[in-house]
Amino acid sequence: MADTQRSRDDDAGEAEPMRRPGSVPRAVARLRPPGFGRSRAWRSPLRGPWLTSVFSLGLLIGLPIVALTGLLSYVAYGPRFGQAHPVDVGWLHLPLFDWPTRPAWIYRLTQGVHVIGGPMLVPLVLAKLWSVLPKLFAWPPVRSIAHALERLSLIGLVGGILFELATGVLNIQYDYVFGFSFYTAHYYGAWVFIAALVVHLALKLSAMVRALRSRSLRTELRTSRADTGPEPVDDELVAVAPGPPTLGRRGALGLVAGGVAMVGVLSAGQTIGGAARKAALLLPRGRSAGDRPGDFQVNKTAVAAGVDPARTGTNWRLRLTGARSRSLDRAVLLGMPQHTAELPIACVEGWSTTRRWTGVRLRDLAALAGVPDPAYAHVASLQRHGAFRAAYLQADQVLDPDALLALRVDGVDLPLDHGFPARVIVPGLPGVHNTKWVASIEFGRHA
Ligand SMILES: Nc1nc2c(c(=O)[nH]1)N[C@H]1C(S)=C(S)[C@@H](COP(=O)(O)O)O[C@H]1N2
Ligand SMILES: [Mo]
Repeated sequence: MADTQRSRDDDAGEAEPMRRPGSVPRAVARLRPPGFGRSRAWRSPLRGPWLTSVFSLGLLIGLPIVALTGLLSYVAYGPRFGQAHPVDVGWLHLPLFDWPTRPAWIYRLTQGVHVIGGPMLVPLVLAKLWSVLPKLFAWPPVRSIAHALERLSLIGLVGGILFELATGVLNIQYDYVFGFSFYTAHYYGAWVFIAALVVHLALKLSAMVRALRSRSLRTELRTSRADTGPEPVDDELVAVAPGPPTLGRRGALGLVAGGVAMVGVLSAGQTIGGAARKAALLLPRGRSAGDRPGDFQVNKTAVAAGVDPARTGTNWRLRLTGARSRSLDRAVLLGMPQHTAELPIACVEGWSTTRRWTGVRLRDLAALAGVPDPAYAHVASLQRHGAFRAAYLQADQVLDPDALLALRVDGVDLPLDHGFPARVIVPGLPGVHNTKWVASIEFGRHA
């Protein structure tokens, strides 16, 4: 309060730095550029440790969920087959386990949460950054070694979250537009952010809890704009010369919560489906779907993948290798026992769609190749170029009774863009490994 009083008398329009630097020479304090220190330019009466801590609490709940589901996606890609990127992550590798095939919607859930949850945090991240903006202009910029380390960790924290959100959102919207590998950058970026978050939490958690206890959320939600005043604490976030509130704390919280909810509503439909799909305006790749059977989202068309339609005609053969080789045409495959399963395709980009697939069980094909108990399968496409033209499947992904080489979908022959003459569909598998336009499958007996 005394501080506030002093600043009112400060004709220069700048308040004195809150704390007189002890270890830092007074000269540095006097070098303060305009706008730095406890500037009168920050006039919002809403800024203060309590509001910042409420935003922090929201992020503390949301960020681990998004980070964990992101890391799970890395495991789901099957790093031990060299399929996840970056391939070699050194000591940053995660405890690996066989990604389950059950429940069939597991990847749809984890990746849906990751891709919808990430963008939902954008309004919250922006609100939190807004709430701590004055700290960016603290003067002196560094007060002690501990303070220097704290500020350094903020580069990783703020830089990390903005980088993850930007690369993630761009990837969902624009399909690998980077000059670098999206997966590699997003993976390492996540670890930079996680490390900085751990440091930040160690330094700030107790202050956050204290600030949260300083006011009652219930009271704030009942306080009107007119009755909203600055937080009555001596803190560098609190304005020295607060202006009148243009928004109450209730309004600010409502605005941010509304923003979070809006992003959710405008994107969740791409995986929930049904009528909600039409509302998924923010993530348009999962929105379009026609009415005819087999008319649903296409990740990459045959043309885009460079698949020559001439090679998908009557001269197409499926080549099986293992203990023995087989070459089967589509009529032979259709003559084998057919199995139908309702399974989702769940893309890493967050969209998904559940369809009725009919085809031959992969385990029947494994038996035909003389490897009834395979350690893995390597599926290759007719597609000649591109990262998604081949994939490894784990043993359980081959042996699951619903794991299919699909020949039909929704009661019709597979459309060319969905992988005609045959494609893989396996419960719980990330979309990318449901290889389309399959040309060959190798069943391996040893991993
Ligand atoms: N050969 C091949 N198979 C592929 C792809 C591809 O680019 N080439 N894309 C994969 C990806 S990323 C997804 S999400 C699914 C999408 O299947 P759909 O296009 O039939 O919806 O196919 C997968 N199979
Ligand atoms: Mo995908």
